[in-house]
Amino acid sequence: MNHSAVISGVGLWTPLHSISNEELVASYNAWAEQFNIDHAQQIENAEIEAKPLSSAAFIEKASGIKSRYIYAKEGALDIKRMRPVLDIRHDDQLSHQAEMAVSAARKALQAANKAAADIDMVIVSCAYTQRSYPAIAIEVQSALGIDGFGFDMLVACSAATFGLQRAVDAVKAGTAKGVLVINPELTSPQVNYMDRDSHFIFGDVATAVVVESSETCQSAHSFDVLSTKCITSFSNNIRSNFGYTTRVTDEDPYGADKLFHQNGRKVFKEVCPMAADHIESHLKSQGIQVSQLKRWWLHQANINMNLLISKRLLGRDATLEEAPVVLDEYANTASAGSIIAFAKYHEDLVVGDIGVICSFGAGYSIGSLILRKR
Ligand code: CO8
Repeated sequence: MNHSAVISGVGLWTPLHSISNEELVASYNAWAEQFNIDHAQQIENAEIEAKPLSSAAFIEKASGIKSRYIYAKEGALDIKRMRPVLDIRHDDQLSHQAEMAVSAARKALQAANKAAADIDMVIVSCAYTQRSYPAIAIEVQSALGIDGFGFDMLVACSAATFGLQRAVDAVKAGTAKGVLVINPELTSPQVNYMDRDSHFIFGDVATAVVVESSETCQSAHSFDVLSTKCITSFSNNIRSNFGYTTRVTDEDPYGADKLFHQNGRKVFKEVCPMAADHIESHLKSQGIQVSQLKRWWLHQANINMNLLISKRLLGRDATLEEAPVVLDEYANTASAGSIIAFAKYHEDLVVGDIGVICSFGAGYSIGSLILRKR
């Protein structure tokens, strides 16, 4: 009992395919123009609204996103389909999501200098899982040859930080010796590529983190977890109504409300102050000043959100060195965003440097971990 928990390794798996804003907008606009031709009479009769065109310049200015990775590119830009094509994996094959998870987990294990035998708990935490059961985490556990147990967690954009809190608590309590927290964010099946307000937001990726006791840590780059804090506050402003009851409610399983949709302006306005207050109060509870933070590994939803949050706390814009940005290349990868930033930008910190991982998103859910370089 009463062990101290450390983050000893992080892994990032990036899909092979990407889609630039220009490619995405060309596809959407071609689809919208065709829609407007096909529905000209109804549009003229004011029965339906014409589809507005999208713009690559708008997307970059409003969000900071220039491109996104996609697990399967085929179909996503085809105006007759507007959704990716995934090959069917049979029950005896590794699922797509488990494959992404295993790739990231292997990298995290290598970074932590650990083997499967050092892990006894696997948490797959992300915005969606491909199926309800058996848990993706148990499939990953089996693929990696890990003894112990695994389970899935869904907390939308805060799934990684909430999963890490579970891992830290388990290591501290002695109920696990080594935990893999994996975020296989296969978002593209839930993106509405026919909605100009949201077609550009999400990308696919997988991240993984090893949490263990400081007593067993053998990593070149490890961090003491000084504290974790998670909060939720119900909001309908970010929603997906996809679910297993659709079969019996006789709703259209492809309906727009079954995909990701949001009131982006409200989210922006409400979540930024919540996230800033969360970080400030979490640091204060540990006797740490905002000015002591060497790095902010923030959720990657929108560059303007991150600038607003850091400005509220610092009184100025954070530099890219202080608050690294990955969403220009990766877009919003749901829970993985802050972990991608951590994976790419942690090795330069020196012993004693303090940083914060913070996520915020649907729920609303906000989670943070205060880390100190060992
Ligand atoms: N091209 C051109 N114009 C556009 C486009 C486009 N693609 N999209 C919108 N516009 C138009 C709008 O229609 C609007 O026109 P008008 O003024 O005539 O109404 C105008 O541009 C301005 O629109 P907005 O005010 O909406 O634009 P903003 O500057 O606010 O930017 C954003 C829109 C980028 C969506 C911004 O509001 C934002 O980032 N908000 C926060 C979003 C956010 O962080 N959401 C979190 C979601 S992620 C999450 O919680 C996880 C969910 C689970 C994962 C899901 C995976 C699929």
